[in-house]
Amino acid sequence: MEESRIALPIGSPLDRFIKNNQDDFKFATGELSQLLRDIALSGKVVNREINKAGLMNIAGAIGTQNVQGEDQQKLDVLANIRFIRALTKGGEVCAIISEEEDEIIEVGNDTGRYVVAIDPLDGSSNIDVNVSIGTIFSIFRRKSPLGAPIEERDVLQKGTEQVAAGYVLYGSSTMLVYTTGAGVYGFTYEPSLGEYFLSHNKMMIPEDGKIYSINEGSYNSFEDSVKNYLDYCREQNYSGRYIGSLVSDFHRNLLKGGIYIYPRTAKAPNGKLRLMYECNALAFIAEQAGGMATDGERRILEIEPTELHQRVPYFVGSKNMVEKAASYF
Ligand code: AHM
Ligand code: MG
Repeated sequence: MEESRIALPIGSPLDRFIKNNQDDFKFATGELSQLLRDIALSGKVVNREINKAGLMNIAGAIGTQNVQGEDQQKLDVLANIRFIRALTKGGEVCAIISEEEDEIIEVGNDTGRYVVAIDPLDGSSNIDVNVSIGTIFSIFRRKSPLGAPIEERDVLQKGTEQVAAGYVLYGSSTMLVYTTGAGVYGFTYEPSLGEYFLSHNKMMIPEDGKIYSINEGSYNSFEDSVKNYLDYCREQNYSGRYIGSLVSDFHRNLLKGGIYIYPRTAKAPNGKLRLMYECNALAFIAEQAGGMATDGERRILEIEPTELHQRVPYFVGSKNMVEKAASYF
């Protein structure tokens, strides 16, 4: 009997894959690879904490609020600590911005070449109901000279300047999906081996799709352009699928074809999602996978950020679907 029928081959482990593909990255110094590994490792730690959340009674609100006035969950706080600690200790990073922190986190390492923007645990309303949640990250190279103090221009960079971006999806299995601008790769975590293995090589989003993901409960406060596009989706008999966890909704649409929309609403006049650590990363991945991301008028990656926690309307997913939605504006 063939060997491969007795024992199925497993994909390349993440560490080896990163090492073997380091040359795809134009500033191949090894530091970016190390940074990706640090993020992957923190993802494992957070995954462990999420998995035992129900048992350990660590899920649920702890009564504090983050800078946007939203309830913080214990796991948000934990994930924030885990990622910041790992990024700070790693030595490659000079500054971090996080959804959970008001200001730029200066990590006290002026020789770090990279800036990381992170949403340590997105989909917080789903944490304590056992529904998929995720970590989203963008990596930039600093603009100011090495050794100098951090400046605003190091941090407020537009999405086209990302050198890598990705997410960890804590779902029915845990996955790390990332790009360094040379395609999108998905790795599935194998908990018994404690390793991520390449499971989704060169991911491409279908050009067309039949899924639309939006919180239709806010329908009455959408702009007419969005309402008209939703009418179109219904006429086409598309499926409505909305988890309310951006990473999960995005990931499903990436695999199956679809569009995710968070438009302006009465409650959120600029949309709800944050450009720097939610929208840019997934826009980079979408584009690398052949998809698109826009705020309705502009390509997300070309938006010049003016503040850390800036919000933008967001339309991301299959190219033809996003183009169609944009045609209503
Ligand atoms: P969060 O950063 O507080 O978790 O908010 C972001 C989340 C996204 O994951 C999700 O797509 C969206 O908010 C859901 O918002 P809504 O409940 O308004 O539909
Ligand atoms: Mg978030």
